[in-house]
Amino acid sequence: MLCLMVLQANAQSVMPTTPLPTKEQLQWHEKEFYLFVHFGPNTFTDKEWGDGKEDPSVFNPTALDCEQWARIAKQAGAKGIILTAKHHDGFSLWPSKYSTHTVRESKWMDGQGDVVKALSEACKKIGIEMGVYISPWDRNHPAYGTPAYNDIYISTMKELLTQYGKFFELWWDGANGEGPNGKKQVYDFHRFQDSALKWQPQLVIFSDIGPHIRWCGNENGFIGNTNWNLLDTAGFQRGHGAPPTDTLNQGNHWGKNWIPAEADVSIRPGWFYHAKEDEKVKSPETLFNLYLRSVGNGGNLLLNVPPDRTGRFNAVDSAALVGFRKLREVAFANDLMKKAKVYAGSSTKPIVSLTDNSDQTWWRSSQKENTQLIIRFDQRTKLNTVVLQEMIAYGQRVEDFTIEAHDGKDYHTVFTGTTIGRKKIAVFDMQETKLLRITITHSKAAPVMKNLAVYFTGKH
Ligand code: FUL
Repeated sequence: MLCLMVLQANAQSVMPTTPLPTKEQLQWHEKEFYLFVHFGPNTFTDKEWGDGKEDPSVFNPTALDCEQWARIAKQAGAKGIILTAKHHDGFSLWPSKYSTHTVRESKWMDGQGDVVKALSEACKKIGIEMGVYISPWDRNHPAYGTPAYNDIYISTMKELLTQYGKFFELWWDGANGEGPNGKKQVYDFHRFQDSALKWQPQLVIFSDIGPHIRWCGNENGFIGNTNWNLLDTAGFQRGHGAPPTDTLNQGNHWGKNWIPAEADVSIRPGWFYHAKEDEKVKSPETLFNLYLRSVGNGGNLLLNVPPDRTGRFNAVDSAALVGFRKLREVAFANDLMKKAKVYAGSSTKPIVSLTDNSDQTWWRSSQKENTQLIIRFDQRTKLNTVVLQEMIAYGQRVEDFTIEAHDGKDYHTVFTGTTIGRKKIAVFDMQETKLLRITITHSKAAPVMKNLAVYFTGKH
């Protein structure tokens, strides 16, 4: 309560730099890392893109266990799971009234099963959130390629968004090919969006251009070292008409909309499970590096883990996920700021609000350029990582910064960065020092910083 009062009192003294994130986007930013689950007929036919002509009876997991997915997700520190409720083959993982290509037509549970229901119950039980991927491209539906399909897509969304509880994110893929009648659909995204938000106003919607979350321009898990949470969308479309991939990767410096980047990447080469890829599951170290290049560049990491034909996460993937969690825990276990103090320039009064790890407190510089933060350690300290966070509720401001370490005689630069945003994990060669100097060289307005932490993460 007291914190809230402080927050409100201070809020009056900070002029926000627009555009600003919504409450839902701020909550999304705090999730950092969650799982993607690609599951469907492709799992059983060994394909990546089903053509919609698969016999629905192929979908027949022998021991489907959504609780196992949710449990492992939680163990890995993931905050939720986004499920491919419908992929491009049109197969619905719930018994949709608007399709004849669903779990109902499969052999699984004699057509009585519902994967969306099973997962939503599992997520609630385990205490993580859920999201849905509903592919607009549908290679099975006979109405695809005609205006009637837009209504069908909306009815489909209605089933999902009104029967299974709240979702945190809705995922719209950019792929748009032909349907069974050889025609491409002209999607009515405005109506899709209005309908979805009518049923679930708290949703954040992902697509190439948002409206709330943007694609990061690649499927490798890399968000730009420069990453503005801002994007200009006027004149652009989803799919082929999207902004250039490097723009999606870095955002627009002066973009008009708050549309932060999410990095979708698979733990395996493919999005769906293929036994031949069991040897190619990413190692915990690779996943940790992806974390640094996504979350560490101010965005979120959406890591795909495809269940196998039993309907469970494969042991290889589960082990990699748990190993990844361990690496994060070990790397960020010991905040070296516990044995240090940070000062603004030559001030002798330490800034406590920067190192209290609270979301409610922050520190604002009095100047727009060349803000200096001096970190004094009690003794010579080994370190290689500085984690910086802006108070993005007031907008994203920092344009560039440097980190210098003192070698006993002089400062020398160990890291040069651009944007900070929600979080910047700056990793550099190991230093042993008593003094660090961070200079925020340029900023759109006086920087408002939420937190500062320093670590020695070993070899990373
Ligand atoms: C792509 C799709 O075509 C892939 O199959 C996968 O779903 C990926 C996440 O998005 O565009």
